[in-house]
Amino acid sequence: MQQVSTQKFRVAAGACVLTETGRFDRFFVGFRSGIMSFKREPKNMLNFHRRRKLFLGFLMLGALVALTLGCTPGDPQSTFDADGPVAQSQLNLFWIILGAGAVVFVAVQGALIYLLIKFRRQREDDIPEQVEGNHTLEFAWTAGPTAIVILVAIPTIFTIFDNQVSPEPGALTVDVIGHQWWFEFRYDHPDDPTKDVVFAGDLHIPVHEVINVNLDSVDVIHSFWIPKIAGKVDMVPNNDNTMWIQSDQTGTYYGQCAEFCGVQHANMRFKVIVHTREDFDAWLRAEATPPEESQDPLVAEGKKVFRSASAGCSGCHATDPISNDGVAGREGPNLAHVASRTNLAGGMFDNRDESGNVNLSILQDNLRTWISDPESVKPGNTMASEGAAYIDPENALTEAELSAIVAYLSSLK
Ligand code: HEC
Ligand SMILES: [Cu+2]
Repeated sequence: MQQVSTQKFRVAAGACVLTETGRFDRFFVGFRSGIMSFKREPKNMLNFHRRRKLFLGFLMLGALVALTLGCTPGDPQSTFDADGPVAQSQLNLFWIILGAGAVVFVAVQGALIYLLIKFRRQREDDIPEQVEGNHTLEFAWTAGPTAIVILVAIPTIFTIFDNQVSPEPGALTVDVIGHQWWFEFRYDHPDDPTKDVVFAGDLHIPVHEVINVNLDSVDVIHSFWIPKIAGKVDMVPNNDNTMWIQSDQTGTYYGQCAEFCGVQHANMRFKVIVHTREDFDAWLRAEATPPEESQDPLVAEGKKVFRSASAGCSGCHATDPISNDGVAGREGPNLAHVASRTNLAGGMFDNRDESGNVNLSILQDNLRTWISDPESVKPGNTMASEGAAYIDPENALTEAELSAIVAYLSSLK
């Protein structure tokens, strides 16, 4: 090693001396371009290497700090702040595997350092003792890693089965359907189980209860992930994956798609709102009830525009919260209770104020921004690329129509 680098250094130094004469300048530009700057003094060249190493060192240190900062449990999507038995079992498994990895790392690096120091060459003609066929050693380095693999495999297999098989198959079940790029949630109707209550964007669940989740997709493969509550499970078209989740704390959590599913994959997010059982029942009943009709003339006008062929909204969006059980979702999110959503368009908009509640004027601003130009908010979405109001300039919404639609949708509480 050392010899090679001295040789390199000699070649480079010689080359630089030649360049100083100016005669080999042209030749040299081609020869050494891209490797290092060519008109350096040998001494500077050394500094250059050293500086580059230092720079790389700092870069790696910076990356490490940035990566570990993502691990702070206070972060809204940190898996180190597990809530509920599923996330906790996965976090425990993580620690077991990390621990096993740490033991291996320390043992291997410790042995390496020890051997480097103990057996380093003392004299030029030093030849170490030649060892061949040491059975004890061979047995040890076969048995050691096997034991570690078994030690890691046992808790891994148990955790996988525990996470996959619901402890309460009869518990509340939610169908989660992935769309490019938003999440649809379907609950059994509280009075009529052959019907579904359809919602989007926010997953509402009761606290301290097992929730069974059926995962499906209408287009490409998505993945369902609530970092603090449960690890990822894929949502594959025509292949029913299932999982169960449980949260032991009321409040709001963040979830997102974890499988690249197109240009707006990063904007396919949702919230999880964990209620007490009473609040959840009240919420589900409210969702199952069509919203009250407002008498405001602007709202009535908005409803008319919404249903018109030129605007085309109702072709993709249902405004009835009830659907037949198992029917694939419509093209766009169900808007029956859109005014009660904490977020719109896969988390592009947050409708809440500092108090954490949906704020009417924020909601209206968001609706206006989205409906006036969905393409600029979320490039590539089907509402902009297929909606009648957006593909044909003749159908473009007027300012008055836009205001009416915003009034109508924000009345759908
Ligand atoms: C071709 C189908 C289509 C048409 C037509 C359409 N939309 Fe949409 N709409 C969508 C899709 C798909 C989304 C979700 C986009 C995303 O988040 O990626 C969406 C999202 C929305 C949302 C946000 C809902 C939420 O919970 O995230 C609103 C509000 C909305 N559309 C209103 C309208 C209005 C008003 C019209 C008529 C001017 C309209 N849409 C026409 C497909 C459509
Ligand atoms: Cu996705």
